[in-house]
Amino acid sequence: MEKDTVEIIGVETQHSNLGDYEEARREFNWMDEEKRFSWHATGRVNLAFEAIDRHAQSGLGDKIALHYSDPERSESYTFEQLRQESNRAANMLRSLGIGKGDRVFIFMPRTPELYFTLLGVIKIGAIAGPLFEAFMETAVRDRLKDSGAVAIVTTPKLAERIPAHELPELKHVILVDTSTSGETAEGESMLPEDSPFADFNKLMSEASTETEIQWVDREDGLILHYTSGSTGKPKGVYHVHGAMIQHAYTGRVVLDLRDDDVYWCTADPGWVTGTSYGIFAPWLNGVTNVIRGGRFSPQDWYETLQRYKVTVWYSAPTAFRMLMGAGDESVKAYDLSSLRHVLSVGEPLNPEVIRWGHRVYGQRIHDTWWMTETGAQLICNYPSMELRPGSMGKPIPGIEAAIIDDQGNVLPPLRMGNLAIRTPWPSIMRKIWNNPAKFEEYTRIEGWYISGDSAYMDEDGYFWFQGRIDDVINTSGERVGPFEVESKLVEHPAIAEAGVIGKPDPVRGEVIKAFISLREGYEASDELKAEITKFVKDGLSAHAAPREIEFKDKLPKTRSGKIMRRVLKAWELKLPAGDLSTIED
Ligand code: 6R9
Repeated sequence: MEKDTVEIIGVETQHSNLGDYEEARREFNWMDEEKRFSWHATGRVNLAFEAIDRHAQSGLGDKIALHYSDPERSESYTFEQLRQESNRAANMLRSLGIGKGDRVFIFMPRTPELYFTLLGVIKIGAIAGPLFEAFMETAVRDRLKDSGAVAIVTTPKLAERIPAHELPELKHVILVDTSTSGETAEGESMLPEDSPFADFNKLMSEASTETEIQWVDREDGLILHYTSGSTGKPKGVYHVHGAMIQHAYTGRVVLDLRDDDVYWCTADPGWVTGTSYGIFAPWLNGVTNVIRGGRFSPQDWYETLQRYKVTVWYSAPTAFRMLMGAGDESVKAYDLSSLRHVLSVGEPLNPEVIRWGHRVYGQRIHDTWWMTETGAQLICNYPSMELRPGSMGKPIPGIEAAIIDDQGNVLPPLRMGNLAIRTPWPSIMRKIWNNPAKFEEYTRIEGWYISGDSAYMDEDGYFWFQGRIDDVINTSGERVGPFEVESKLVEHPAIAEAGVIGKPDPVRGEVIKAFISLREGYEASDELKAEITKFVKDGLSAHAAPREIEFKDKLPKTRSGKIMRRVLKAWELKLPAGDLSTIED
């Protein structure tokens, strides 16, 4: 870590929205950012209004807001059209009696209907709960139940995974036909008359394109993102409308968005990146947004970049590693010369990937660090700053980050410890739904938010990620709580006990490995392994299913009966197991 051995990739373009980093930090004031919103003058707050209607009403009505495509559909919508479609969605929800503060879940593939719905939910002051399409019954049930959701918008196929009988508060299951959008004859329902479901396409076609926006308080609920911790069920991270200040600001200075940009964030809205930066940041900045549905393939992604002449591209390390794996030739077949700014989030971004991207795209990939709980970017690399491959960058203006010990003492440079952020900031979560005790864990040291990541800061103020302090697994950028997987595993009749860890993997960052002890009368076999994997896949989700299973007679446990994942990990990595004083036997 000697200074002269640090690798630096210098700045190639001086022009950026942030300008000089140190100067921007000195001059920064959140109040200046707040003044950019119409609610600063009118007192009427609603994120969807600021993201869509305000632009439609101030000369950007005919500008393309959304370029949507998947292998079957290809459509574009202006800000005015998005205003109207989201108004329809708002009216549709109101026609069912849904209103302010209600939790409305969205469980469908990335299609224009998803975006209309999410904006519609926000326009009526309800709280949106986006879910990954990959979620199976247990995952869907836990989230709907915990949040007390009153409605869910989904497709006929995905609706089979909603155990409505176990969800007394769920009053409406609204079915979308995403394949035939616009083709279903006006007013015609695809559902039988006595169906317990509501028909999205029919209700939308009947709904007016004008609506009264529900004005809210800036501290009112906007969105609930369920995410995994190391213990217990997934937690509902609750964000409010006021977070838009930071979505917009970071969109401007980190994504470096400008009026004529074409921006593509590859994340699904089931993940916070797909909402904060797939929806809010670009539209709050009035920028054209690309959404690509369907599955990942290097060809498909490069075609998307080429077709729309994407200028700003936000993706994740796993995707970049897969693109790197596809080879340089696959890049050369496309014209990617429109790219101006490339960013990454979700996991450590390997220096090797940065070097490769610099070589083949001619672009520096800018790492950004933040979390579901933080609501928006906090530590980033900027176009105007030298980039140190392997570092997450420096805190955005307005944010103070530090490395602290468990007592809250700020540690000097180069010392590893808890990555902490001075509270508050506009986009910080306001609570964990239904679980005040969980929330307290993040703020247990007065004045600080404790991220759960360990890191150090170098002498020039760059932060370097070291790992998670808890056992949370990061596979392909998705957070998986080992407890949730273990709980599912022990539901299987053959399994007595299960311990789950993240095993380092060159492409996915980590993959899930399960250590399992079997019940009496069951024999270890490859068939059983395959069956167990399928059991988790079908019951929870594909990304939570173990890729590797190892059978053990006994698992290491503490005296209080907790499975010691730390020991499992040491076994896996062939490292010393450390302090075993609390182990049972
Ligand atoms: C936005 C998002 C948060 C956790 C976080 C950390 C890891 C995110 C990272 C990174 C290294 C980066 N993480 N960005 N690790 N370098 N640039 O990812 O939210 O899904 O809640 O995950 O992801 O461990 O604590 P979320």
